[in-house]
Amino acid sequence: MSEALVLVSHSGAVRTLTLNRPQALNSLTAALHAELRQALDDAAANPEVRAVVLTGAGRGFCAGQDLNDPAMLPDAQGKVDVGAVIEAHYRPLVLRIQAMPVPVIAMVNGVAAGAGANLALCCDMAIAARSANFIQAFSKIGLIPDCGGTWLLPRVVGRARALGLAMTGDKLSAEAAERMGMIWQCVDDDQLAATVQALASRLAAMPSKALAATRRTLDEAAQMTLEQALSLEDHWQRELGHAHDFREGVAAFQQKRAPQFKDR
Ligand code: T3D
Repeated sequence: MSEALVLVSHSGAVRTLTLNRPQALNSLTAALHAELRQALDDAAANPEVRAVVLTGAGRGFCAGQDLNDPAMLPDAQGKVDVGAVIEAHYRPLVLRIQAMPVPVIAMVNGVAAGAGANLALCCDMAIAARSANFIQAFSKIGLIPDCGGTWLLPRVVGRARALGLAMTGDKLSAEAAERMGMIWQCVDDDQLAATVQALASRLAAMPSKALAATRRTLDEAAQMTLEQALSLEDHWQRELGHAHDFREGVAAFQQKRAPQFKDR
């Protein structure tokens, strides 16, 4: 039997998904996309999973689209339907991550190129090893940033830096990525796993429903006027205020004990 393209492991309430094509720097084939979507669906459906970590096997995080995948083969007219690949795989992947009911952390263990770089940015927080780097490789093969890159990149680093990174396709070190606010943290390679596990465990003990609503409202508010954003806050605070976790958080504060959150 062939080895899984996504390895799934657990530690407490943290589920780790490891892209497993190290020989090709975990570049994304149609088969890997399918396993990743399934693994995300499974994590989303399991109430015992309260945080997800996404990482890569071997020396890379993810080198983006596998350029040797059969989907990349030209048709009889010599053309590749890149749009079809985006529609079938990248769009569902980004939307799946953005709709996860629990926080998703990218543990960037090595190079993150093309869609692999933007896959890391799609996650709620990215922590990278000091030896890792980020490459908006698209311009080098005549494409634009995808996997949410056109939306995410200018939002996280600003237009000037987004254009610079996307047009040059230059390698950005993890340290520089942290300095420009593209990722949450850059840590020494030997500290990566422990740092991510500690953060994921911390988030897993927090109110998942409120964290997922925080992601959603921050993204939605970015498209709104202040007045619209205030209405959105009103809507969500009302909904969360009726939920178990708010009552539990306040009770735990008043009783000076650790809260037991369970909403999702
Ligand atoms: O349909 C669509 O295309 C839509 C989607 C597009 C989204 C995209 O992601 S477009 C961008 C695709 N990705 C790239 O262009 C990156 C290509 N890779 C690289 O530029 C380099 O590999 C890296 C800078 C990422 C790392 O360089 P280095 O020197 O550390 O490693 P390497 O030797 O280039 O790669 C190691 C192996 O992985 C090598 O295989 P080999 O020769 O040992 O058998 C290489 O071919 C393979 N590999 C790396 N990236 C890809 C890949 N194989 C297939 N596809 C890849 N993207």
